[in-house]
Amino acid sequence: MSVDVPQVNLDAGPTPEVLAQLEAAFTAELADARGRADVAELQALKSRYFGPKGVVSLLLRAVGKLPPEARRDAGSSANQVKKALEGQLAEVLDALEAKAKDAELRRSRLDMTLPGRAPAPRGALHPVNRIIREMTDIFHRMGFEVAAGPEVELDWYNFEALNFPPDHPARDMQDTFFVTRPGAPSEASIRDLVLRTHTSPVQIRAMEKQGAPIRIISPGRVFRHDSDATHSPMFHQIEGLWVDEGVSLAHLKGVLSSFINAMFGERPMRLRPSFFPFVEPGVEVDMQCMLCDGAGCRLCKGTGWMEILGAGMVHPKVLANCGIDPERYTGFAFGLGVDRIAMLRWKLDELGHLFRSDVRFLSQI
Ligand code: FA5
Repeated sequence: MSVDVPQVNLDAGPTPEVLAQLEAAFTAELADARGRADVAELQALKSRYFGPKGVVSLLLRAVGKLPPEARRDAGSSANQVKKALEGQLAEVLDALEAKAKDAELRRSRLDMTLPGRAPAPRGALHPVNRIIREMTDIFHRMGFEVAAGPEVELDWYNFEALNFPPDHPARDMQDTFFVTRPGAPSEASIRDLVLRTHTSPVQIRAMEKQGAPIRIISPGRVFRHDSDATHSPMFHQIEGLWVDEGVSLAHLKGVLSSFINAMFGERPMRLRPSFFPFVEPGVEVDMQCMLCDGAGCRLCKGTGWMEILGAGMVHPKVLANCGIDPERYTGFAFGLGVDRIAMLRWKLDELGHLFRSDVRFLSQI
C-alpha cells in the first residue's frame, strides 16, 4: 500500500530509507510553504503528515505489522523522526503567527491618550458618603476629631460597658445580629460577639484610649434586624462625644442646633425625653420636616417632625467604666442617623433608595 504524498511504501514499514525519504519530502514542502508565508498551507501540510490519515501516522501504525523482533527499532526511529518534523513545523508556524500578530497590532495601534468618543458616564460619591463627609466637616469645624471602631464588636463594648447589664430588657431595643465564632463550643459562648448595633461602642474605645478631656465623632456602619421604609438592616450613624470639666446639656443643644443650621439652614429642632442606659438624662431629637405637606406627608407621616438622633449626658457609670472620674468630668454623647439625614436632604420617601444601587436614582442626586 502506498500514499500519494509523499510516495512512500508503507508495507515495508519505517525503514531508514523510507524515513530519510519522508524527511526530505517534508523539509522541501515546509520550505516551500514557509517561503510563501502561508499559514493555511502549513496547516494542510500538518494534517497530511500528522493527521489521523497522515503519512507519519500510517507509518507508525504499520510498525504493528512488522515481525516482532523488528518492531522496537522501527517504532523508535519513526517516533524520533516524527518528533523532529513536528518540531520544525511548530517553529515555522509560531514564527509566522507571531509575525501576523505583530502586523495586526501595528495596523490597529491604540493611542491610550486620546479622549473617548462618547462622553463617558461620570462616577460620583454615594449619597451616604457625601452626607458623611459633609457632616464630618461640620463637626470638624466645631473641634471634633474622627475616631473609628470595628463593625464586628465585643458584647462588652456594644452593651455591657455602656451600662446594658446582661439580660437587661433595654438590649431588646436593638435587634442584634450575633456573630458565630468559628468552632464555638456552645450557644452561650457565641453571644459575646455581635455586629455592632450602634456607633456608641466607639465612645468606650476612645475614652479607654484617650481618657478625658475628649471631643470625637465616629461615623460608620451599624446593623440591626430591622426593616421598613425608615429602617434598614444596615445603616449609618455618626457618634459624637464631648467630655470635659463643666460640659452640660446646654452644650449639647448648642452643638446640635449649630449642626442642623449648617446642614439644612435655620430649622427648628426639639428634644424629647428618652431612655438609653448609657446616658442620664437621655433625649431624642427631632427636626422639623423638610417636605411637610400636612397629614399625608410621605416623609413625616403628618407628624411635622422627623427623629434624627438619640443623645444625652454620659452616665457616670460609663465614665467610670472607662477610668474617667465622674466627679470631675461630665460629658454628652449623641448618635445621629446618617441615612435619615440623607432622607431629609433629598426628600426621600424611603431609605431603600439609598441601598438599591439604582443608577437612575443615584444620578439624580
Ligand atoms: C442609638 O443607636 C444610640 N446609640 C444613640 C445615642 C448615642 C443615644 C449616644 C445617646 C447617646 P437609636 O436606636 O435611637 O439610638 O438610633 C439613633 C438614630 O439612628 C435614630 O434616631 C435614627 O435616626 C437612626 N436609626 C435607628 N434605627 C435605624 C434603622 N434601622 N435604619 C435607619 N436609621 C436608623
